[in-house]
This record gives sequence, C-alpha cells and structure tokens, in this order.
Amino acid sequence: MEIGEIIKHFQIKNNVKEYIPLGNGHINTTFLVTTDNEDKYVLQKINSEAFKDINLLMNNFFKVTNYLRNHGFESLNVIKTKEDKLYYQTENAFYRLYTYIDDVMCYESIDNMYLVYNSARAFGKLHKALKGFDASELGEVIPNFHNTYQRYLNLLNAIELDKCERVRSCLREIEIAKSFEKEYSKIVDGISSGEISLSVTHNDPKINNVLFDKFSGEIRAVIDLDTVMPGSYLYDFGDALRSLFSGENEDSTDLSKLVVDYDIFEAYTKGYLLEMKDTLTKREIELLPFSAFLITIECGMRFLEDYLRGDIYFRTKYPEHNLIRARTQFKLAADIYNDFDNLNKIVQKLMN
Ligand code: ADP
Ligand code: GN1
Ligand code: MG
Repeated sequence: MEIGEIIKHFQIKNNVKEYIPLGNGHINTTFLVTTDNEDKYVLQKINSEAFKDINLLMNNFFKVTNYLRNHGFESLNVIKTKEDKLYYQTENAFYRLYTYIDDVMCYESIDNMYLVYNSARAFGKLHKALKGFDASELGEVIPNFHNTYQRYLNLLNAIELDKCERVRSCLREIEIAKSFEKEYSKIVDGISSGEISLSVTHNDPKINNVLFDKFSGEIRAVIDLDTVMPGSYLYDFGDALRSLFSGENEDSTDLSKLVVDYDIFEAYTKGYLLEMKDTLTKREIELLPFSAFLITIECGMRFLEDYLRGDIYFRTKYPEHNLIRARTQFKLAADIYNDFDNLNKIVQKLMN
C-alpha cells in the first residue's frame, strides 16, 4: 500500500505532499512525511518479525510517552487511527504515526566527549523520570530481551539445528560464546535476589535515539521507545557503552578498531552518575563495567544466532554480515572483560 493511502487512515486532516526515509535502524522502516500544509510526521512500519505483539508494544509506547509528557518531558506524540487505534494494520504490515519533533539534531556518531556525556545524561534523566512509573504496568515486548543466559541457550539451539549449514564457518566464535558461560546469569540473578532493581528501561540506548535542540544543543527527547519495558538500569548503561565503543565499526572486519575507550567510558559514566548516583544500588554501581561486557557479548551471540538461523531478525546487506558483526562484538567484549580493573577505578573516581 502507498504511503499516501496509509496516512489517510490516521487522524490527520491533510494529504501527503512528500516523504523521505529517516534513520538507519536494523529493525523498523521509518519515513518523514510532510503534508500539504507543511505539517511533519514520522510514519513507521513496525517490524512484526522482531515484535510479535504489536498491541502490547503500542500500549507500552503510549503509556510511557503520556507519562513523560505529563511529567514535563518532551516525548513522542502518537496520532491514533480513525478507528481510534494506536496503529494501522494492513494485510501484511503494521504502521504507526507520531508527530515529528522539529529543530533537532540527531547524531549517528560521536565526535566529542561532551556529546557522550550529554547522551548519558539523557538516558539517566529518562531512568530518573520513569522511577515513579510502575514497571509492572508494562508488558515484556520481547520476552527475555536481555536475559543473557537465555540468549546463550537460543544460540546453542541454533547451533544444534544448523539450519543453514553455517556452523562449520563459525566454530571459533561458538567457542568464544561458550567460554564465558559462567558470566551470563549475573544480572538476572541480581534481580532475583533484589540486589539489582527491576525498573523501566529503554533497551536501545544508541546516540541516534536522543534528539538534541538544534539551537541550544540541549537534550530534547529520547525516542525509539519500542523496547521500553521492565529491566535493569545496567542493560541500558551496558548497551550504551557497547554502542559507543563499537560506533560504525560494528560492521568492520578490522577487529583492532574494537577497543575500550577510557575517555568515552569516563564521559558516559560521569553523565549517567550525575543523574542516577543516588538511585543506583551498591551492586549496580559495582557491575557498571561488567554490564558493558555482558551486553556486548550478548549482542555478539544475538548476531551469531541470527547468522545461524539465516538472517531472519537483523537486516543484513550480504551473507556474512551477521557473522562479521558477531566477531566485532566478541572482540570488544573480550577487551572490556580484560579491563575491568581500570574501568572500576574510573567508576570509583567518579563516585568520590
Ligand atoms: P529505528 O528503529 O529505525 O532506529 P527510530 O524511531 O529511532 O527508528 O527513528 C529513526 C530516526 O528517525 C531517528 O534516529 C531520528 O533521526 C529520526 N526520528 C524518529 N522520530 C523522530 C521524531 N519524532 N522527530 C524527529 N526525528 C525523529
Ligand atoms: C537493533 O534497531 P536498532 O538498529 O537501533 C536491536 C538492538 C541491538 C542493535 C545492534 C529491537 O537496534 O537490540 O543492540 O540492533 N534492536 C532490537 O546494532 O532488537
Ligand atoms: Mg533508533
């Protein structure tokens, strides 16, 4: 179905003048749509392979964005369909529409530490803003999303099935995943024992999911709220560092580029602690460097699993794409793992 036709099903008065693709995520397909009267909207085709329960997802999305707006934060403003639904469903696809946030800057990569610091503040502020939101009101959009041990079991299952006969091409990577098995339950165990809190987390804390004001440079909004769900603050902290350390090298064959960067770690931790220092538990602070390792190795296992299953989850550009991505994440994870002492020193310095 044409974009112009899809838009007509939402509660807006004007017709589509033009639309252009927006962003470069691995999961959804996003368009900036401008109507006849120059209003701007974001239309997204939601990937129903990744997100099995669109109803649950959109309910989470709606509750959280409303909560944020009611508490003084700028957030996405969902436009309902003419049938008063939060998304429009065609025969084979799901679409949602929300207002475009104008006069913003969105960064795909980082070129200075102030930006790193500010993105950490954005996610710290989001965590803090959602402290009063009861996590049990949200459904698990992707069950066990950051249950690393479960991700490991999923990988073992894909190895066993070897559906695409690719196991023989990644024996080394499989060994690496197996070698860290004893680490995979640490955060979920902490949640079970109560040492780590179960909170509302974003689960995709990339720099390009923060919008900054074009004129003042200040934080405007955190977007891409598909995966907002109950989780540990450590998931977002770890994933943010994974993503910052990886940068555009997430797809690189030059593994020497995948290394811990102390400046990034310090700037991010400083910004995050500024907002969250008094909220985090002792165990959470202890595990900050560990979380970066855990989410990185987990991401590597997710890429490897998808490679073995035939690239059904992450969008790929060539057959080995997911294997290449798994390798970069494994290299980075090992680097973080071997540097806990230095990273912990930075955390201690910032805490004092
Ligand atoms: P994806 O799942 O593809 O990452 P996002 O929701 O993050 O989808 O949107 C992709 C990009 O579109 C963002 O990185 C940002 O540049 C831009 N974008 C999305 N929503 C808005 C919005 N409401 N206002 C301004 N820009 C937006
Ligand atoms: C996916 O949509 P995108 O590209 O921002 C994935 C993240 C991974 C990331 C790896 C819902 O995020 O969990 O960390 O790719 N999102 C989902 O680049 O699985
Ligand atoms: Mg995004």
